[in-house]
Amino acid sequence: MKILLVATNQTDRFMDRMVVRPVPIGLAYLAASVDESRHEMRVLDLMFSDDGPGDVEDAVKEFGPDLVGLSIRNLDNQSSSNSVWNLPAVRETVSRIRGVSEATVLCGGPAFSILPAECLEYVEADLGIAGDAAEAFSTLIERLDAGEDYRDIPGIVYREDGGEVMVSEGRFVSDFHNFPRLDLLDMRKYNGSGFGIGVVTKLAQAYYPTLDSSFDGSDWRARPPDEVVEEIAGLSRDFGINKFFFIDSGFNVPADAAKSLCIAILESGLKVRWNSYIRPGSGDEELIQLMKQSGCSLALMSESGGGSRELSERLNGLEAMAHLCDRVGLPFTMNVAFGEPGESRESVEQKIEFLDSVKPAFAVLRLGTRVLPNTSVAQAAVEEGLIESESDLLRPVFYIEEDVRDWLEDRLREEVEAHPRWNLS
Ligand code: B12
Repeated sequence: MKILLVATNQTDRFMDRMVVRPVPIGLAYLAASVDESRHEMRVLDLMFSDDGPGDVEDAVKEFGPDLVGLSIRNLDNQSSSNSVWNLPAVRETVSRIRGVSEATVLCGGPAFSILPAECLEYVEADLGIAGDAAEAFSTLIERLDAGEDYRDIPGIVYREDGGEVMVSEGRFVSDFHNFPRLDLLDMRKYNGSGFGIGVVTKLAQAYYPTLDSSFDGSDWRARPPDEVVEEIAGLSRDFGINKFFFIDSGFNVPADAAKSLCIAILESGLKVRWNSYIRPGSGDEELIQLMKQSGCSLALMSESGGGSRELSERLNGLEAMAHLCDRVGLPFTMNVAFGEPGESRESVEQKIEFLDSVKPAFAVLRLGTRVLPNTSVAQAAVEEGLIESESDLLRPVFYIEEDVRDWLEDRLREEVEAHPRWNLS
């Protein structure tokens, strides 16, 4: 089978300001699962393209693929003040493919996986895989190649005979034993841009925190530390990469797994720098010390949602983590959401005081929340009539609590002007 894989992301910013171009690492892991002795494969990355749909059309004409896989990373740029919706360009791309080819169009990626059925319908693709797909992809292409049924593969999005879009039950969990095919990307262009090259460190839900409420948070596994070390050693040797982003929703959770990975990096003697997300409530000074010694240069923290816990409790947890980082000298950042349901003048001031006291290396103050399905904000948005149903969330919708709506932006701007390291997004 001839397979063309396309990374459709063209967003080159983080929080609307900083230039950050994440390498399409998901697609590179996917490509690694393809058996090239059986299939001919090409990869097209649109990050540096001036005409995404046009470039895909040209590649399809020239290569003549049987299957085109589109990776969809961001639904939009998540900016309330300067919103850019990405899906119309993907839809246009699918239409251009249809104009010159009969190839099957398959979608996947983190944005696709948020509302897979709605996304498939909107972009008019044939098939999709929701969620983690590294090894599910190779299973699917083998089945398609052999003309076999594939609807039992977890997370497959397909059209029933009558055209209705269905999503098969469950989600796939990859092992990531095959290292990403960065050789298929123009890595020179990515040099120095962003927070580092993504490397998966935990599997299952910790890697792919799904918005599907059927997952309860207990399902995760650590990727073997020696395998992570082998992967970063290979990337460093083959591509001269020495800055990584460990993909993990909480690198420090649980602390013993985090320590094992730091120790494995230290024992390997690799001189690398890395960044990752951390969460309050897990780990001690020894862990933060090990993180720093093994090359961590930035720990990213965020405050949002919070579910049933009180704001003060959440801020205390973050403050304790910030103090640990300060004691060890590890820089950290804070990303704080403002305007969530229940926000008041008092809670806004409490968050500002908190940021003032912990002094992060930089802070992002988010004005409003990009509403995502299966969240308490989505529930509030439906109740308040901002959206009719969660299916509307394929398009960017921002929520700002009514009680603070009139003055919140001015208040945050005032603070951002007074703090050079604070950004408004
Ligand atoms: C790490 C990360 C970042 C880092 C990136 C650092 C780096 N250098 O890589 C930083 C902090 C910079 C970042 C920034 C942003 N991010 Co971000 N980020 C993530 C995170 C945590 C992991 C992404 C990742 O690399 N995964 C690892 C790879 C291996 O997995 P993957 O890409 O998902 O690919 C797998 C599957 O999706 C699938 N797949 C992928 N492609 C394809 C293609 C086909 C055909 C198929 C079948 C399957 C498939 O298989 C792959 C293997 O399992 C996710 C949340 C999450 N846990 O998924 C959010 C996430 C991707 N980010 C998101 C967003 C919105 C952003 C920003 C726009 C935020 C902002 N306000 O600026 C920016 C955009 C940056 C940009 N220029 O594009 C959203 C995107 C969805 C959405 N809401 O629209 C996510 C899902 C978070 C969320 N839940 O909302 N991000």
